[in-house]
Amino acid sequence: HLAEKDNIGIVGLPLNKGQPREGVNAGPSIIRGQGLINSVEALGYHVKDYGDMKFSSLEFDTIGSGVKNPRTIGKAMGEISTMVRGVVEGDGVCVALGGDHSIALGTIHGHMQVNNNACVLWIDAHADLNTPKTSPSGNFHGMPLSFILRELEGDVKQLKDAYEEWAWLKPCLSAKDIAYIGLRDVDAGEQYLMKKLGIKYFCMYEIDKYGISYCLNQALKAVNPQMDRPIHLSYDIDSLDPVYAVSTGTPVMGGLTFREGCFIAEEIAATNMLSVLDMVEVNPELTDIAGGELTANCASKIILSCLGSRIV
Ligand code: NNH
Ligand code: MN
Ligand code: MN
Ligand code: MN
Repeated sequence: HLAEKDNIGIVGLPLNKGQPREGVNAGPSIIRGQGLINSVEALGYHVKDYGDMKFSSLEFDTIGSGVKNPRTIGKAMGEISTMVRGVVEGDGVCVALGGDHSIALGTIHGHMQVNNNACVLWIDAHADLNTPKTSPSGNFHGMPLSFILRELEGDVKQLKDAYEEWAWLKPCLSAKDIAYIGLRDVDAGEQYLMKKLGIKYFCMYEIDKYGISYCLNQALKAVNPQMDRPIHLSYDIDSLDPVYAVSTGTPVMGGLTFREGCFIAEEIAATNMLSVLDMVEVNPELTDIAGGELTANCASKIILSCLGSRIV
């Protein structure tokens, strides 16, 4: 990871089938358009740009076992897992540009084939822990964590068994290895599961009460007490308040300030343990051009902060 390697692999994952809105597939190109690659190189890294993956849309793939586009997503996730596994093996650190948050199932799975002791920090307004049965929407971007968790293997089995596109998936993460930061819109079924599984969480309430520094510190202590585990940072741009991340599919008011969002990234960089970073849900087509640029600029700056960019 970051301490030992000076290579970084960057890959675009323009998937939009995990939610209903067009445009989130343009995330990689608008984030790249902020000058991302040059800026990462300016930090001193060797960047290997893997380009943007292409995902096929399977026909007659509407809804099955409570999930929309189940075969298209299953196939794409398997491909993403293979890609990210290769990037982590080859370059040590992988930055994955979404696309919707579905992609995290593939990136975590791929990451953990290489670093099976990785821990996950999930920065999001939402918990993305729905199972196909608890999901109010059928949108897979609200479910990726239930598919990676060993504890929920039985809850996702019906979908897995129904489609051959899911045959590759083996749950590989435990609930104790995840912590949430930024939550403020959590479905009833997710609340139940979070408590049942004992997942650590810092909602906006805790951040207001104790401050972002304390909350992040506690989150890291919970999942990485010796700071010897590779970190998978899954960063949903909708964790930021909509005044900053205006162009995203499901904005929720009362979010992180831009500085709080950067602070998380700066502290993660300081651990030297970042191994994979997902930056997801930038959708430049939901507002005007300025709104898309503002949102992508937040994403780009947070990525650079994760990689060690400092104010001074
Ligand atoms: N929890 C809702 C659902 O399952 C919304 C999820 N939307 C997100 N997640 N943007 O980050 O559909
Ligand atoms: Mn070098
Ligand atoms: Mn999300
Ligand atoms: Mn979200």
